Amino acid sequence: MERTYVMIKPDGVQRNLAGEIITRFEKKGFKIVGLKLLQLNRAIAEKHYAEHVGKGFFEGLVEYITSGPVVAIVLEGKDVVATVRAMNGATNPANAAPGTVRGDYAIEVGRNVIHASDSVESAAREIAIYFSPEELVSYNKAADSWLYE
Ligand code: IDP
Ligand code: MG
Repeated sequence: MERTYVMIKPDGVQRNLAGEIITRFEKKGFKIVGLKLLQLNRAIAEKHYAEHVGKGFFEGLVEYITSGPVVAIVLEGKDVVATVRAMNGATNPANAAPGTVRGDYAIEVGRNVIHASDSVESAAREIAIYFSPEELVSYNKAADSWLYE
């Protein structure tokens, strides 16, 4: 089953949106297989956002993402990578559709509340940054057969 890395950014935690956001993914049917709260340091931020090092917004991004605790989540489910990206909405909340996390809860690109992996390969890379194998739990839920035929 596919997995993705999701992170509620410091603004989402400070604005008390963590529970509401996690609820969206739970209600959708995706399974939480990893979950913790942590504060990123610069080294982890640079590792996570390696593709953006050197860009104009990078310093502001590091400042933002290390500014307070984040909630790190690994979700599992069919097509979970693409589906969670769609549920989060466009990177710039101004372009994010209503009903998406960013469309409903954010205004500016520099405070866009949530991260999710953009591909299966990115997900594997990002999950490994935040979770050791023992911190990820494979388990069955009674509702699985009501979600998948
Ligand atoms: P994504 O989070 O939708 O995958 P990316 O292009 O990978 O978007 O950018 C990573 C993060 O960097 C964004 O979520 C946002 O927080 C920040 N970011 C991207 N572009 C800008 C920008 O132009 N100004 C400020 N922050 C930006
Ligand atoms: Mg990205």
